[in-house]
Amino acid sequence: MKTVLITGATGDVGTHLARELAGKYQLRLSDRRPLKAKNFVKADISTMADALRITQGVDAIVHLGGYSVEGPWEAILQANIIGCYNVFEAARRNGVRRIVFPTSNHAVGFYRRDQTIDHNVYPRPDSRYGVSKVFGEALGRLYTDKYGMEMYMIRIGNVNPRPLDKRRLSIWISPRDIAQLVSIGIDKPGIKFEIVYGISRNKRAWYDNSNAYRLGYDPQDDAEAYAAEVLAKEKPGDPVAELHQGGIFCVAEEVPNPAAPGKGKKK
Ligand code: 15L
Repeated sequence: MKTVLITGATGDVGTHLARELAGKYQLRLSDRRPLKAKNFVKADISTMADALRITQGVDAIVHLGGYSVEGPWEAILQANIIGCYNVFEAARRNGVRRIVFPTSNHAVGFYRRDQTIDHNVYPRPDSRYGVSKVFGEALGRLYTDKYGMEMYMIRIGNVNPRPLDKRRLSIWISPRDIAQLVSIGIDKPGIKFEIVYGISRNKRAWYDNSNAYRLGYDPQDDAEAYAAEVLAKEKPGDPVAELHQGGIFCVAEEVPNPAAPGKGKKK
């Protein structure tokens, strides 16, 4: 059984993955926030010493840790730029070849909703957060080309048991579909550098996800099953947000951070 490190394990996506992947891999869960679990290691990836400690002896890393929405530059710099560098570099030094990096739809959020984009488009980040995800994609490319590491980038839409609104009908991914997509990233032999979109088989998708299908992804869910219910509750929003795939991230300087004190759990 492979040993897999999940950083950012206390967040929403981390919680779904820890549950869905338990039993399939020997999981090492990590976060700077505490978690009551036997296989949990507390660490702050903005320090290299912690990154080196948690990446030792694993077969693959699912690097979820970071600031998960648009927010203050200093927070994004520490968590997503320095933190990402530390994890990739620590992996290299510890001889870990395979990294699954959940990037985001916000790396390409300034594409319009009337466009279908694939994994080859030039990034159009919609936020400082989106830029930090493009940084992770570029760093991954460097570590493949320069050091032969194996990088699997998932531009995640929104992981949730159900799609939350009209925008998410296009970018939603169910917990079991993200687990399948991540498993491909951990197990598929021969991956050098791949970008796939983290969405279910949504009828309203804005992404041509043929690269994920080529690698064997067979999503089980479609947000359309919830469309009537979601659309009945939808209220008109900001026109720029409505025009672009990234939605509110295209106009807001800060998006409510689920990790902020008193705001519930980090994503
Ligand atoms: C993301 O990248 C965020 O991490 C998540 O919290 C959601 O905001 C998601 O995008 C989204 O676009 O719905």
